[in-house]
Amino acid sequence: MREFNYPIFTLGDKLTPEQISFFEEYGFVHFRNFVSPEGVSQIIKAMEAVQEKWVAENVEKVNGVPIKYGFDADGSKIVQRYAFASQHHPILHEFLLDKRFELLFPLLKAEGGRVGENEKDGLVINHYVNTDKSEFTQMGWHTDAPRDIFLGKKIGPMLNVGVHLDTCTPEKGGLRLIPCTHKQSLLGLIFRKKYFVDNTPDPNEIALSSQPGDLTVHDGRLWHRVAQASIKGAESRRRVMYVPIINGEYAPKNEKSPTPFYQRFMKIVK
Ligand SMILES: O=C(O)CCC(=O)C(=O)O
Ligand SMILES: [Fe+2]
Repeated sequence: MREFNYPIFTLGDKLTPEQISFFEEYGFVHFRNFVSPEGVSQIIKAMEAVQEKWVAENVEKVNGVPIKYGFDADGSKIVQRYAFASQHHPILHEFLLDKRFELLFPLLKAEGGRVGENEKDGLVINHYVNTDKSEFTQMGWHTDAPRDIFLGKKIGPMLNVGVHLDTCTPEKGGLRLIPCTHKQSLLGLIFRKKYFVDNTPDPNEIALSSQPGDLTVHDGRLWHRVAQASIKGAESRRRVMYVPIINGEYAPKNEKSPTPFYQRFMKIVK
């Protein structure tokens, strides 16, 4: 892992030239305090309400996207990966209407821009916890772009916006990314690493440490992974939400949408 003391910004009423050029150079940008502590606890409550319902109803897929379940440190069954969560709770839906997301659209470097609430996987929530019965402790190397290739589409511009709900220090694992890889060739995008199965640390990766309420934005073409925590149990908990910012033709999913190929395969990745 590379030491990289990158700047953590605050989002004002518009992006500053420094924030834009940092993103263009490195392929990601990190903002502190996007959501207040009260906002974070409301989001967590909403997430738990959705979880209670999905566990009770054993919801397997939402709009064709598999929902991942596992067990928490206390043995209770939990949702570890949600998709389209904002369609299932008003608080989460309202959160995505926050006008401040629009301030990020210029980073797309393309016409238009919208929050993909009903497209791709919608609002994803990842709940990692490192226990023996957890089904989600890490995520192998990938970029978020080839989902388009798997779906038979050209790679469109995409930002993946993360909202971090827990404190995350490198001991808790967390997001690792290789700065600047958003500028690679198409071959690099497809073949640099083995998608999702490779969990090996990269000499050029950096770790993102986050606090509850932080917002991160990464380019869909940037290589990243989620490292496993070196600690175990409830202390290792890391919850983070992602929503795509995209442009182009509106392509909402619905309950009849097929399960994308790569997601069938992701099921076997723990
Ligand atoms: O959990 C994270 O921080 C990243 C997750 C991720 O890369 C993804 O869901 O595509
Ligand atoms: Fe990702």
